[in-house]
Amino acid sequence: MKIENIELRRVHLPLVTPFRTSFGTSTERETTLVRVTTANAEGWAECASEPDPLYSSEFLDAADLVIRDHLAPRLQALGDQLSAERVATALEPVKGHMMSKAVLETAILDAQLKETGVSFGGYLGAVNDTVPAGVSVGIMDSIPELLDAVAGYLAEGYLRIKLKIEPGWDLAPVRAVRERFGPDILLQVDANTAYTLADARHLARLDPFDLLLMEQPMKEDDLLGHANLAKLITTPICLDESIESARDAATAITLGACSIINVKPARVGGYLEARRIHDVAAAHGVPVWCGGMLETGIGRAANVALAGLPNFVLPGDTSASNRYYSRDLTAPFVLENGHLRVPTGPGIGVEVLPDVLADVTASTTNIRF
Ligand code: OSB
Ligand code: MG
Repeated sequence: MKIENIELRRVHLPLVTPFRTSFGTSTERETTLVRVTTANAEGWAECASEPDPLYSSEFLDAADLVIRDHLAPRLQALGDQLSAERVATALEPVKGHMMSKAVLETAILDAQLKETGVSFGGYLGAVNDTVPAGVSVGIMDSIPELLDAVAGYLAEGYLRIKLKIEPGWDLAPVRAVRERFGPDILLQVDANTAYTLADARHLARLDPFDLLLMEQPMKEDDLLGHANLAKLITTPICLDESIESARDAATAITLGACSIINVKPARVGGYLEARRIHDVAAAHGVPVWCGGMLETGIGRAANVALAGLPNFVLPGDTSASNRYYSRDLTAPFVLENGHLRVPTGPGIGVEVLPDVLADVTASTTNIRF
């Protein structure tokens, strides 16, 4: 396959409601879309990086630069030997920048699969036509406001609630949600690294609430700390930020640092490595679920395909388009009995809506091959 052009397109989409985590508040989603043109197809993907380096060290302006100056030239050097399967190896000499590598590999994979008429789900090995949807609920100003939001999501049919937590917003929201909605709803929390091992006794106070899991309580490089915390609390620990590769997954599982993994393709360099994490976890009997980064329909389509693999046994942060956007970049993903449908068309299986795209575009840059 030979690339003719890579377009980088910066877009801004307003979020229907502000999203607050332990590391910051977003009122819009700003991202770089990548459009790869080949002789016979066009592939699309979106970069998961955020404007500021707060979730991880990656951020959008850096993504644009590293793609232009360091990653695209290495793909260019492959000439017509380029394929999605060769992207990771070609980009390996560049350290880090997993989200930038992921967006390139994904757009190239989309073009490649469109050329051959294969869907993402078919290529990755999805075994389910629909996937159960959870929803990630941000930190709010008050408990009543949180309960209203959760009530709304449950009424829409979401099958699992994830509460973002931080010191000062943990026991009370969890207790309130359990008291109001009962023991049967699937409930979990995500701290985005906001705690330390000194908080272990405090975090153990969440144990009676029968949470599915506690996501990334401590720093991303603190695998030993997570292994120690796992011995001090009964809530299963799930890692997000800590896992950037299948090797990280094997290490974390072996150390006892987690018993569940949040697989985010963007964080691990793309869907091929994400599938390897799925496989490593499955071999260890460790369940996985598909995380999200507030993706538009472009990124969501591929995530939902990945979530169709057999070891994605827990509902993911694969919510419907209207949880994020009033106008998505593709036909909206909608909840059907709490599930999203895995697209079946070639590649990511969704089309970008040109009028919406034009409205949200701030700038475009072309890298000619
Ligand atoms: O930690 O999972 C996270 C969003 C942005 C950055 C990090 C995270 C999240 C979410 C939202 O939790 C998941 C989603 O609905 O896309
Ligand atoms: Mg997380």
